[in-house]
Amino acid sequence: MTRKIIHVDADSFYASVEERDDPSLIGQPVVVGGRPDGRGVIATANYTARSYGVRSAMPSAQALRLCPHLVFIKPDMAKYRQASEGMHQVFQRYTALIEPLSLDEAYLDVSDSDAYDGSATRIAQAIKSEVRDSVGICVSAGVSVNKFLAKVASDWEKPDGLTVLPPHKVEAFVQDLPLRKFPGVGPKFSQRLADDGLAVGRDLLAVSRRDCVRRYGSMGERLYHLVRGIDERVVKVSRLRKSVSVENTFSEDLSDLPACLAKLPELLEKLEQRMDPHADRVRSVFVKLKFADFSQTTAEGALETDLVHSCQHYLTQAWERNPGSVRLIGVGVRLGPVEWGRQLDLDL
Ligand code: DCP
Ligand code: MG
Repeated sequence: MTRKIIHVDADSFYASVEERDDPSLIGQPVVVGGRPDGRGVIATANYTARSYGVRSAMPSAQALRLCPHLVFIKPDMAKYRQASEGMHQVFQRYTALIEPLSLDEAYLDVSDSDAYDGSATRIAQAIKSEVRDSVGICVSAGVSVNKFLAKVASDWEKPDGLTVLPPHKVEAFVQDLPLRKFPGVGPKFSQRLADDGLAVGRDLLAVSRRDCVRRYGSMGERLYHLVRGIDERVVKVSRLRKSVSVENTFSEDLSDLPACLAKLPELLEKLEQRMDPHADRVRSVFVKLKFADFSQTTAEGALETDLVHSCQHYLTQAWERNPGSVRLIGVGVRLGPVEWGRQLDLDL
């Protein structure tokens, strides 16, 4: 059964969100990242800034030398997370099989989607226009029979691209595809392939499976299949944890706020241990109280300065709603859908 995979990737993601919120930026070279006077680096550049050679991960000072009128914007992760969630809400209208790769990038398997008579191309068009309407940013999409080709396709006509590689076009497309576009082929490996006289798919097609493996090991095996348009990797729905919390019911009710606050350190010690593996996905903090009369309330908000202060703040807020005896305190964090991914020293 031929699958229908869509890869979606927002165009200059952080910068597009900033342009949406401040249209005076449109047409100017804009970067999101650290200030050029420190050791900051660029997280992303809009396409105008890219025309000056400015790129992600470049030191901000170097970017400013390339483009003296470059506009620098400080990253606002909360905003980008929200935009990412908006994108996912659109994806979910078409399939539950969504694999996020980062905040702005995801694979969708729409093989079993009924929308638009099952046309993956029209689903991809709809996703592009719905993201534009509801999130206010532009995404590029690639449609094909597997992850490898869908991802190459989404990058093919960026920005605002929609590239479709139906089964009958795969062979010709891969023949002319530079090997550096294959997943797992970085600059070093692609140089090695070039030294061996292999530049595009066609060159690799001439190499037997045995020789591929003998020369390049497991990567050779993988390339042998990719160049034949074969990539069986499934779209993995990440069953990511949505929250981490700990709670304690006390043998004797806590009679006032200071007594409650005094219980926080031991709860937080446990919470910190449990949330450690998920620390880069923390979106918000909450404190739950159950009172002697069995009513309960939860106060929740952003992680401020640190976990201790945030919990003290939300505990106080919750307690003040019903000042009285407390029988249970719970503390926890809610987690976002995707890892923060590339952690850069933005040096703000
Ligand atoms: N990002 C980052 N550091 C990097 C690369 C990216 O902080 N070295 C952030 C900023 C990007 C976002 O991740 O906006 C998405 O990364 P992409 O690689 O998809 O790049 P863009 O979306 O910015 O541009 P495009 O996809 O149009 O090439
Ligand atoms: Mg992107």
